Amino acid sequence: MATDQVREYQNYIGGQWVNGATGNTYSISNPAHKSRVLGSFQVSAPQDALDAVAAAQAALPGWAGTPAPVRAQVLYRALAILERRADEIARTITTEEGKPLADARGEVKRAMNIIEYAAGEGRRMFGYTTPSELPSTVAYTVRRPLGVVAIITPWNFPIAIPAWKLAPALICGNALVFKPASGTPLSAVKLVEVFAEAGLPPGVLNLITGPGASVGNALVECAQVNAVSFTGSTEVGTDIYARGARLLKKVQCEMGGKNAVILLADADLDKAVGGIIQGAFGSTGQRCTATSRVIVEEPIYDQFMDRLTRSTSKLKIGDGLDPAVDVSPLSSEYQQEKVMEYIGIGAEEGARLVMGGHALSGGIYDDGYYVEPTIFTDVSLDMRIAQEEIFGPVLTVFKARDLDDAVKISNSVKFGLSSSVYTRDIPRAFRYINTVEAGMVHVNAPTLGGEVHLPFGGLKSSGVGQREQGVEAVDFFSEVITVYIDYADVPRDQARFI
Ligand code: UN1
Repeated sequence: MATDQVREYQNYIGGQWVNGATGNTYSISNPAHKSRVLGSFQVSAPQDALDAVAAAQAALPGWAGTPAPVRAQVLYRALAILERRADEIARTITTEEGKPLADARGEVKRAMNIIEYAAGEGRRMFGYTTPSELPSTVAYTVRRPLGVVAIITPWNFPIAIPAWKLAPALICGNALVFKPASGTPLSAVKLVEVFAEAGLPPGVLNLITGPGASVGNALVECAQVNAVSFTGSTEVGTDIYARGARLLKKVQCEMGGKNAVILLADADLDKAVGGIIQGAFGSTGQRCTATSRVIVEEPIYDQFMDRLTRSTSKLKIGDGLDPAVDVSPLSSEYQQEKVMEYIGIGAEEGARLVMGGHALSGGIYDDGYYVEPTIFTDVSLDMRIAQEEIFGPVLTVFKARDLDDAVKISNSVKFGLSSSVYTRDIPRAFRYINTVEAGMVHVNAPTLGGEVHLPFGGLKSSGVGQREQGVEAVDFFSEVITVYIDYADVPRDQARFI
């Protein structure tokens, strides 16, 4: 590896960039150019997590005591700085995570949107007043910060997901310890630089890089951490939720998906094929809202398959920095191996591989973690590829007799994050909306994404805790305190409440 001139990055604790306690670092490289090292980062130890928590505790009173509209000013400055650095940070996302530059730019924009939205909450953050049952009494609610909050984020949206946790947590007055995925620490460093330059007081936002198993657990187990917001796999999220619950922490976990598009016979097929391809193969399928299943009403099955395979075969695969590229590499060797393992499992289980299925090699492909867009048909519900999250460019296709059969297939998995139906039939669309088991439901649109002022999250094994973004984010990152004020100037009968 060309490791000369590799910059070493540090943790950020109490407003200082500092080395971790182990003294060890690890390096990361570009998934499209394995030999290009992007930087080296601290292998933090549990002690670093505790130091970061102590710094957050020290900063908490000052930040919690700053009026929310004043806290918002820091976020507005962060928004302007992120806008100024948008192109550079989008390139960092592409070179670190691998996604196409257009997607990375969209991701930065999304981070800007959530910062803007959260800053606006500084002038809202509503509680409510309501009549008391007693005379001369005022009853209302007010929000208070949770305290020190741990933010644990995945590698696939290394700017947007941290932003949509950090910004609402900050506007609510919390002090934070941010532990990004070990695969994407550079994006995290840049996001922290943005908030630091914006004038966030030292200790309000602390960053520690390194392995989840030791550092992440140290945060979750730390008595001084009041809440945890996590996005990542269902396996890790379940463990974090259980650990947090034992210590009575507020925990929010946004986890996996196995999102299905239902394609009904009356749908606009061009629109549907475009949305399905974008959902399945955009960002190389590495998003929790990716489309991993299509359930097609029988009469249009053959016609759909023909269009799907023809359009998929036109996708250009390569380095995400090449503007012509549709599908870029997987983010790491580990992800590539995992996806290839699932493709092998699908073949062994007896599903029919109708497209793709290979890790690409030769030329530029030797230097990155590429897997072809892959499509399986003849998939049955008991197969692992029908049930488990693959997190790569692999689509499984099912046939359904009618809408009810399709919804049954869609609901047959343990996940319930996002979903979509393509139809022009309004009654059937509403029947779908009312019965599909998913936290986010789309009609005539891909399963992907969401807008920052609307709640994001899922049912079943896809999520637990509270939704992210929207007003729900403020609900998660604040405590609601109920206040009763008796303003009578004469003593009152002691039997106050019924
Ligand atoms: C999106 O699909 O636009 O980890 C966002 C994830 C999700 C975020 C997805 N928490 O992929």
